[in-house]
Amino acid sequence: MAEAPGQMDTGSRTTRSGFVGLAGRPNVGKSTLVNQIVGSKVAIATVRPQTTRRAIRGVATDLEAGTQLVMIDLPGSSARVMNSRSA
Ligand SMILES: Nc1nc2c(ncn2[C@@H]2O[C@H](COP(=O)(O)OP(=O)(O)OP(=O)(O)O)[C@@H](O)[C@H]2O)c(=O)[nH]1
Ligand SMILES: [Mg+2]
Repeated sequence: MAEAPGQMDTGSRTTRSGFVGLAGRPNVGKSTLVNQIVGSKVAIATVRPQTTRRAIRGVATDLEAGTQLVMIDLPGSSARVMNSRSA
């Protein structure tokens, strides 16, 4: 049977994986959310805006569910930068 992207039939059961990128303004809690979902401190979260300087990846694995999420914490972008990117 054909497998969807991010889906794998390991014989006994189907597993799933995917990527989640977190983009947004500085200091809104992106790194905090990534750390919560991954379950360990993979990204520095502080009161200082623009703490994250480059993309940080963390993997959240749920063995029972057979799922893996690659969380990508991105540097904060100002509204002006985000608007110019979408233009
Ligand atoms: N009140 C409140 N504060 C939060 C929440 N999530 C994170 N914070 C706080 O907000 C501040 C910034 O959190 P970060 O996770 O570093 O924010 P960020 O979006 O990654 O920031 P940049 O890397 O600068 O873009 C920290 O002081 C956190 O403790 C929340 O849900 N509620
Ligand atoms: Mg951050």
